[in-house]
Amino acid sequence: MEQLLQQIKNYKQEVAEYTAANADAVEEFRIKYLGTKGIVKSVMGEMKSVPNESKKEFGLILNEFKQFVETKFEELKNNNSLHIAQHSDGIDWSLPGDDFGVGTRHPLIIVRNQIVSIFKRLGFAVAEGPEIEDDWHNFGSMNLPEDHPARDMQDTFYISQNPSWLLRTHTSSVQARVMEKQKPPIRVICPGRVYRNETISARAHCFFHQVEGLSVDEHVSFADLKQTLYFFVQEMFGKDIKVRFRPSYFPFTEPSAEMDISCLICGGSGCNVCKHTGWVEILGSGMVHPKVLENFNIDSNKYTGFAFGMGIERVCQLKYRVNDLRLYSQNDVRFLRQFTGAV
Ligand code: 2NM
Repeated sequence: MEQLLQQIKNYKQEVAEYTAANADAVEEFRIKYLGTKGIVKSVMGEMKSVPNESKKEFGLILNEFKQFVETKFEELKNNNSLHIAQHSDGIDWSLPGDDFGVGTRHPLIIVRNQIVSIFKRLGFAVAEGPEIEDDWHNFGSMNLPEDHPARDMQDTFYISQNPSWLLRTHTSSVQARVMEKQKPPIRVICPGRVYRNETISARAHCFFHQVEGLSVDEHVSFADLKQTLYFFVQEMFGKDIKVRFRPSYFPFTEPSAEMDISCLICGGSGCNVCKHTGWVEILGSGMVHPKVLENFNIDSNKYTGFAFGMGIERVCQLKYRVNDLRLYSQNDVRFLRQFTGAV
């Protein structure tokens, strides 16, 4: 009994004098005194060897000891987070670290995701394919004759070790691969990077990004094309947007049309973005040429299709008013950081 009381006294002395230089030392204290195999527990265990008539008195002493240790523990914890200087290296390792940003999405990715999600809602699947292609998937199957100017060395990057390979000039090559493998009904969109041999300037770059779409089934009409694209621009730019189609020419579609939207900047009254016409070009489209369908053994008497293609940079330019294409690939954080909060 006497011995036990002396021991508690010694422990109290020890606890009172305990200092913790860092969070580890505080934790050490907790384990030593308050842990499941700690001193407080073990002293409490001595209760059973105390004679019954002393239990009440002894219980009070033990409780007081326990409280004393707990108070000291709280004190150590508080001091430790307040007094940086107590650390041997002068650094308070318990402070939260510096925030480092997780970055922002690239504007082209933001816009690509928006385009893709609109077409997904219309039942289009997403297809991707290689950036290095062969002549057949990029040109031949797309009804571009051998002497078509688009195949020219000036426009196309051919792989120097093997010129039967090239960097795809459009993502139609992906649609070619889809038609090769899949029978109608086909409804896909193909987002991706494409390459053209151009001198880099504010208005041109040697690579850019596209989303092309393809829908092939029985009874697919030009009206389907118009409604699909009209729905797309309304979702993308708002319900007030107006569209117009102009006849155009692409080797892989017949008939072909380019679509303009009413100028977002001036609302149609005329500005330098729409060159005072009130309209800006947004995409090319058309009914898939029967020859293209036949190239993939799709019966052009039974099936028809529409297709379209747009530049993501172009859509992004209209949405965010970016006037220099080079900004998209320079990775200047002052540019990139302006596109926060978007999905
Ligand atoms: C465009 C314009 C018009 C197009 C055609 C095809 C395919 F694979 F069906 F032949 N894919 N994309 C197409 C049609 C692309 O881009 C301005």
